[in-house]
This record gives sequence, structure tokens and C-alpha cells, in this order.
Amino acid sequence: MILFFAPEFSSLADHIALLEAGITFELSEVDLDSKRLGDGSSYLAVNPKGQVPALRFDDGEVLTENVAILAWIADRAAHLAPAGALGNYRMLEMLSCIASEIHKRFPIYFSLPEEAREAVGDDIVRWFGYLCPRLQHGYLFGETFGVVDAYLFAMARGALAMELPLGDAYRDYVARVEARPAVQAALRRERGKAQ
Ligand SMILES: N[C@@H](CCC(=O)N[C@@H](CS)C(=O)NCC(=O)O)C(=O)O
Repeated sequence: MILFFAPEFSSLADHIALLEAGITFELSEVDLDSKRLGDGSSYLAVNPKGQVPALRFDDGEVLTENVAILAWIADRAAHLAPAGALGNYRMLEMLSCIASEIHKRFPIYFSLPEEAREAVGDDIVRWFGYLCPRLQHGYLFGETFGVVDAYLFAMARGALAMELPLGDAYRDYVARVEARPAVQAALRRERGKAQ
């Protein structure tokens, strides 16, 4: 199985979740500008959308979209999904919210001239604020890290790097998630220090 990624983009969430799940996989880095892989071949042959993440299974099937890949991982690692009768749907509810209300606003933000970004930045901060009370016990679903946290962490880390004012609760959250061994390993691998 191969995870197609771009260093420290949203595919970081899937990379972390695969490591947390203990699933064996390889990495293939995508140059998002040229849409080329390390061997020079076109990434569009893997994912015609040209976006990361994509997960290619050994039989050649390719799964794309953070929501789908993270849900697939959680299906194989029960400790990464919320418990309870509605657990699976609560996870999808959260993944969809992060994807459509937060993640999707990042490319819109960067597509605008700097002087026109404020309103989109405010919307991003507002949606992080909506999720913030959920972090009081450590993670989005209480005291246990899950695939939803891998996704929110990747987004919050990006937003803080953009200097959006997410507040101390998110600084603490990002530091807490970043301290996890799987997250450290994913960051090292993405920075090319321990491939
Ligand atoms: N809906 C997709 C969005 C993925 C996405 O926006 N990926 C970005 C990196 S975070 C990307 O590949 N951008 C390059 C492009 O759109 O050409 C998902 O959630 O997987």
C-alpha cells in the first residue's frame, strides 16, 4: 500500500493515522506544482484530481479524500474511532465538518490577494472556535486520540503557521498531538530525515 503525500500538507493526517493504526505502508512524495512523483511519472495517473492524499492498495485500487481514507483507517483500528452506537457516524460528522468548513477554506484563503484574505481567515478561526470546547479533555472525542484528531491537528498546525489567532487551547492541542511518537515519526519521515 502506498500513501501519496506532500510534506506537511493535509496528507500528514493520513500519514499519522496509518502509523497510529500500525498499518504497513510506503510513502510516495508528490510535487504538487508539477504533479510529478519522485521517478518523474505523472501523479495524475494515480489521482486525476491532482491532490493529496491518495492511498493506493496492492491490487491497484486508489482511495482519495481525507474523509474516506481516514474512515478506512479507523475501520481497521477501533481505538482510533469514537465509541458508542453512533460512534462511526459521529466520526464522519466530524471529518466532514473539518473537510468542508475548515480545510476547504485554506485554498480559498491563499487564492485571494493578501488584502482580501481577512474575511476568509475570520471564518476559519470561527470554525476552529466552534470545535474548541470539545478539546477540554484533550482530544475531539474526550481523552482518546482518533483519526479526527489527526485531521484537526494538521489543519490547526497549518492555521497557526499562517498566524491565524486560534488561541492557547489550540496551541496546547497542537503541542499535545505533536508530542505523540507517531506524529514525531510522520514529521521526521516527511522532512526526509528517516525515510
Ligand atoms: N477534498 C480533498 C482536498 C485535498 C487537498 O486540498 N489537498 C491539497 C493539499 S492539502 C492539494 O493537494 N492541493 C493541490 C491542488 O489542489 O492542486 C481531501 O480532503 O482529500
